[in-house]
Amino acid sequence: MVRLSAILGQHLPVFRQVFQFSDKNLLRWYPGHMGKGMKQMQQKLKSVDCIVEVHDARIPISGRNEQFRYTVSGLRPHILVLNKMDLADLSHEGVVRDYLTKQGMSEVLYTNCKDLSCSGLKKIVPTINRLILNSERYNRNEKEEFTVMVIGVPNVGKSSVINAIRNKYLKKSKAAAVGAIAGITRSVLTKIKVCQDPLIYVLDTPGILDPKVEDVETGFKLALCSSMNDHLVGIRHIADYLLYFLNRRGDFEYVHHLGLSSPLDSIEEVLINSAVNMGKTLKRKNAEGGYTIVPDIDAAAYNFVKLFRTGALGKFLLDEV
Ligand SMILES: Nc1nc2c(ncn2[C@@H]2O[C@H](COP(=O)(O)OP(=O)(O)OP(=O)(O)O)[C@@H](O)[C@H]2O)c(=O)[nH]1
Ligand SMILES: [Mg+2]
Repeated sequence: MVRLSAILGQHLPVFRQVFQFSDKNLLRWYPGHMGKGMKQMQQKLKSVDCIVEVHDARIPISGRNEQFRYTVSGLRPHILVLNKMDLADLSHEGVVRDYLTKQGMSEVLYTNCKDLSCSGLKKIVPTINRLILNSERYNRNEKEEFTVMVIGVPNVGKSSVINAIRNKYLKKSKAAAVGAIAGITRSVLTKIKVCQDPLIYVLDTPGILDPKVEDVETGFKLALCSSMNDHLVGIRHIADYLLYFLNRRGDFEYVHHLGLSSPLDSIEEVLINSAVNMGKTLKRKNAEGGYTIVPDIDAAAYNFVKLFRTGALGKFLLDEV
């Protein structure tokens, strides 16, 4: 990480300590398929023996849909899978686990679906097996098969986790559609068999956000991790939150990646300079009937956010612990 000490001697601006954002409505994303998905999930609940909730390991504390606790989890065994650990800073894993345990979430597994040999992925089925066999519900109805519902906010890797388990135990290729933008899975799918012994079926579900994300920073953390729709929140706003976050923690790796001469607090300045450095420009018609060449700010914003999302700026923990 390029820290303050590395650029001492340069004139540093005074960085924002608070992220000001007044238009909270941009952070509310609850399209029709999410409400419908929630209803479908409730209808299937009777047959569900265990809930596997997937969330992004970069935001282990915030952004989970609180509604799940009341509507779908109930008294069933509940495993929290913190996925995309390859992109997350895990140096505070112990503190995160302690915090989650205090919140009643003691079964926590870290996974990376890009690495099928990862130990967290290997632990999912044994954990499901142990929790279901120990649960009262299983002892009551003694069925042969287990049904697991995979839930979580959009784009955290629910379908990828299902495919990874299925690949490991049945050596079969993808059953659930996966994609880089939020909202790939749009309805509760029919049961997918993922393991023969024990016989486990999984229900994939659409990513569902809390209909009222009240806290602005939580909304932006979700947006930065692609759990919200870039077009709705606005890529420049997301880039601005990223800049604020990096500057506040004194992480100036971006300066070199964007070809800047020093850290900046203004997103406009960052994006204009970065667009020029990338050679990304747009032709705009001017009042004289000719064209003016202007920097392509949106292209620069997408590039900056992409550097974060692909891990090029490093591994991150967006929550403060
Ligand atoms: N780096 C990294 N990317 C991952 C990991 N797991 C999934 N992805 C990527 O994250 C994106 C979303 O994955 P999906 O499995 O479609 O996520 P989902 O939660 O099912 O998404 P929705 O159905 O839209 O709610 C895809 O581009 C995956 O390739 C992981 O462990 N690490
Ligand atoms: Mg999906």
